[in-house]
Amino acid sequence: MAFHYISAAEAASHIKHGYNIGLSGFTPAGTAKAVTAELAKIAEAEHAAGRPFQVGIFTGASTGDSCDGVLSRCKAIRYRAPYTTNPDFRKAVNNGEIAYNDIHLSQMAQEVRYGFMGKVNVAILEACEVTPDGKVYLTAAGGIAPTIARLADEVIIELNAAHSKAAMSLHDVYEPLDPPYRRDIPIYKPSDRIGLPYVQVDPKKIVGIVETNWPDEARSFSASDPVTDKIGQNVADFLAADMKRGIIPSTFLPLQSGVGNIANAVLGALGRESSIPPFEMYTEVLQDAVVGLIREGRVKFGSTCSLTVTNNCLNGIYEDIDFFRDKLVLRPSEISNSPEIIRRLGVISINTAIEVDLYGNVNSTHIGGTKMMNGIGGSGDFTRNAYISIFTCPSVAKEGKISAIVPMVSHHDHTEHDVNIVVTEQGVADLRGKGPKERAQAIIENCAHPDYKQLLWDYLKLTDGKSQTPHAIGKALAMHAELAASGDMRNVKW
Ligand code: 0RQ
Repeated sequence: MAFHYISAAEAASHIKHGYNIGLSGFTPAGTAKAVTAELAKIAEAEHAAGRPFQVGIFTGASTGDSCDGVLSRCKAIRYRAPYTTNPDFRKAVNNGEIAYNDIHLSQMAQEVRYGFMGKVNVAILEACEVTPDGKVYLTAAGGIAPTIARLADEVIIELNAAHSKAAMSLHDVYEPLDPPYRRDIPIYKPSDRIGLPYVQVDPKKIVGIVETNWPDEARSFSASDPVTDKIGQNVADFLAADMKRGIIPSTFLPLQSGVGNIANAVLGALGRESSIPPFEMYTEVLQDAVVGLIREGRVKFGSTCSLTVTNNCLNGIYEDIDFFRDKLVLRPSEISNSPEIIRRLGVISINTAIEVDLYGNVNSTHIGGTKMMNGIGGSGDFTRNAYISIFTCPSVAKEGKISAIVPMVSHHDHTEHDVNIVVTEQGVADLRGKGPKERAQAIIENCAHPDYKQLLWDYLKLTDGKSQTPHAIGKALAMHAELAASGDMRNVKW
């Protein structure tokens, strides 16, 4: 079948009000850009003409400004799942304009297949190569591309020259069967490849190919600072000590690390820790720090869903593809984040908390209990199934006005049943093998900022001190209420 090349505007005209669109990509890596930017113009014109125009978005994780950003600003998103970091999307969600379904990333593809979210009308896949028989070679991420490509009525390909064809050798595309026919996913080590290097699309469904030259809209990282450096060092010291004690095998175990500045700093510190042997990653996002560690031989292999790296770093990988080809693999998110594989491989998970409570419950998503920050992402997939689950965060936020250690979290993402280790720049609380009252002692002693330690000890004095999980229920969120009232949790009076 011959290719039909179309403009991004023509491609966008296939998308109607009320449609659900499926997008390739995971984080701004590998997602659609040109067609969604044109879709925003259609939405604006329809709104100006007094007609409704909104779509549902199904994707792997974040997209870039040319999707979540423009579509949020012109109020063209009715529903979206899952995770995103876009600030304009965040504003719209917290303004009640979008139904945001913040589900675990491993569940996204299967919930679309199960029909929980309705039909996929149009899928937009970013590719670095496509063949006339419908082999679509993805770019910098796996995401939910195989699922949306199979389920959608129509498929649009953004053939993006900004991605080198070197990306063709990085993917391992595999889609499991659904229950009751699902079998084990046969990955027994991070480097196992079990699928195809491309997504097979029925060529009859490809309505057109849009040629683009649009780099990924990657975020850059802040330079590390003394707080993130100390958190990173604390994690590295903790893991080295656990290995010395024989809890972690001397060959080490695969690591997962979340997204953001802290995660980048943690990986940097792990790379520098000479008592930790070269290790592997089984993760969902691979950031710049890890690419450097692969080059140095400190990371032996990286299995990931996306290359969430700066464009310089991405181009460096493409240029040195002969070096990276056998050291990297990009997988769909339901494989990179598969609970089955995470549990089997013994992955050590490292994610970032917004706040942690005295008993080890973690809030990763909500500010003040009500406002969405980004979303749970894959942190739940990894935390629940990890060999050791670690949460990191600075002990305070906003110049000390907010304590990350609170009596009770204002929103629950990861429960005390799942969280093993809490790390701040103050130190490490090891919650393993402890009852809740012992956990509270460990968290205040090792992780709370000195400005808040006494306040938290005083809170515990308000409780009966005996119950399984002692709380003074009427005061459990008093630090949050104080923040809302005076702007500083330190002013709380018990
Ligand atoms: O605010 O941006 O105004 O400065 O939150 O915090 O310290 O820069 O850390 O970039 O790593 O983000 C949890 C949001 C941390 C992120 C979170 C404010 C703080 C700052 C950012 P500013 P930092 P990071 C991987 C797996 C989701 C789950 C996950 C995240 C801003 O890591 O979204 O890990 N995780 N998924 O000041 C008020 C508090 C605060 C607070 C921090 N208690 N109250 N504001 N901030 N704590 C992702 C994927 O799966 C793809």
